[in-house]
Amino acid sequence: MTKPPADFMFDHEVETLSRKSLADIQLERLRWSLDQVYENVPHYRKKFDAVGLKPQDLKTLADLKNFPFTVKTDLRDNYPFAMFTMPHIKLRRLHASSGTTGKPTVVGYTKGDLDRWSDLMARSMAAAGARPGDVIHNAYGYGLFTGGLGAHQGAERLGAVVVPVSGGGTERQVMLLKDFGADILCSTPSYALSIAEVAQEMGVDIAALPVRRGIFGAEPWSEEMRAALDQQLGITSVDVYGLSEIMGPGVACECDTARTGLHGWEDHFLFEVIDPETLDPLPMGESGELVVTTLTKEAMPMIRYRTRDITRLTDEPCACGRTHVRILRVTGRDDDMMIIRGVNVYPSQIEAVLVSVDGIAPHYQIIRNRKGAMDAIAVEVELDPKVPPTEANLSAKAEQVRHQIKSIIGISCDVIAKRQGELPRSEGKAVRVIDKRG
Ligand code: DLL
Repeated sequence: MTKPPADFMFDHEVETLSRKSLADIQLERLRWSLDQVYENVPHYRKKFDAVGLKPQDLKTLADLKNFPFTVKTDLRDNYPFAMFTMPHIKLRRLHASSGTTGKPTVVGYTKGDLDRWSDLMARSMAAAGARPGDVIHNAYGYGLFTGGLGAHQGAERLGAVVVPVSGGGTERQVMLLKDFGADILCSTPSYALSIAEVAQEMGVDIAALPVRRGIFGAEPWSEEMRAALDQQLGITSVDVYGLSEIMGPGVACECDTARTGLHGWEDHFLFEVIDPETLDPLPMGESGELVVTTLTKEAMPMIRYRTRDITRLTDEPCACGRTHVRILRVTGRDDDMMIIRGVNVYPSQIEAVLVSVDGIAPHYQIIRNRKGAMDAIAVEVELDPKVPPTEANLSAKAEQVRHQIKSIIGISCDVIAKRQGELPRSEGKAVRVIDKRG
């Protein structure tokens, strides 16, 4: 088999469509999606009727802004299956996301939905630099979480050799990465760090292995964390985004050419950014909450789903030639935002600061508490193994991090430096914030 060219695309024709053609496809598919939900899902019919709108009232893409939003509690209120457009006989799979309290949110797929998801994940992996024939080590968790199976079916669709390891058993992960000569690592960025750390403890030079790409997502991570991962693993790390309510991983993915924003696959999704306070749509380029409408989902279409993820969109041409809009790195969810003495802070901003402090390892946790009536945070960090863990070093490094957070983000907080291994390690989505405010 001849090797595909470096700028290989999974679906060249669709990925490079003109913006006008994409908009035409979107309008036709949007009308179809509105019809599906209005005819088959009482929740949507009630909401559209309440504002006096019928699917036929959508004449242009801009008319979508008149239709109601969908939010996570709508899925909870319709637990488990009332958001589905069709009976179970037509479904082929269910997934669910755990959520912190109460019932999970349940999503369903037809055979066609699974097929399109496989295509989009294959498209994403190819954009990230994976190629047919590559060995793809998949350390996303398998099960109700969409990460494992989503990446798995995408890798197979691409024509790659998938190793379905799932999360955990980190020493075995290192052994398999080495013995099977993996080309691509799929995991959360925080778990990739745990793998790198365990490899080092095992005396395996992970940067010298053939792995050349990391396809990382499912949690917010910073550019600074990317630099740390590239360096520690000797790879090019690429950001992949998605959410169960919309599909799973592969809603958007960076190209390895530019690595400046994730191409959102606009032939299947329509992306908006809104002001989370006023709920007004924001112009291209402005930061706000990402809202996604599915255009081809059969079992569970979503109309104007409020993701709570904060980002910006750009339709500037990309060096890779793909024309689909780019979603800039998701800085965090609006429910993760902390307000510390009037300053809005996301965990990923704290991450960016401490990853760039020499002698500090990239593992951290943020404890939310109160000082008097005010919200406060304490940041727990770990010394890098190359720094001797003496009391003097621990307090000097804590002071250095505290100073950097103050000068870069502008907030005062306590910093506690710990010895290597004292903070919990992630096997999937890292828990970055512990709320002790009571
Ligand atoms: O995390 C799907 C996924 C799996 C994406 C594997 C990428 C890789 P959920 O468990 O439903 O689905 O969580 C979705 O995770 O709304 C974001 O808040 C966050 N998230 C996902 N990808 C990214 C990313 C999967 N690249 C929620 N950057 C989303 C920042 C992300 N946050």
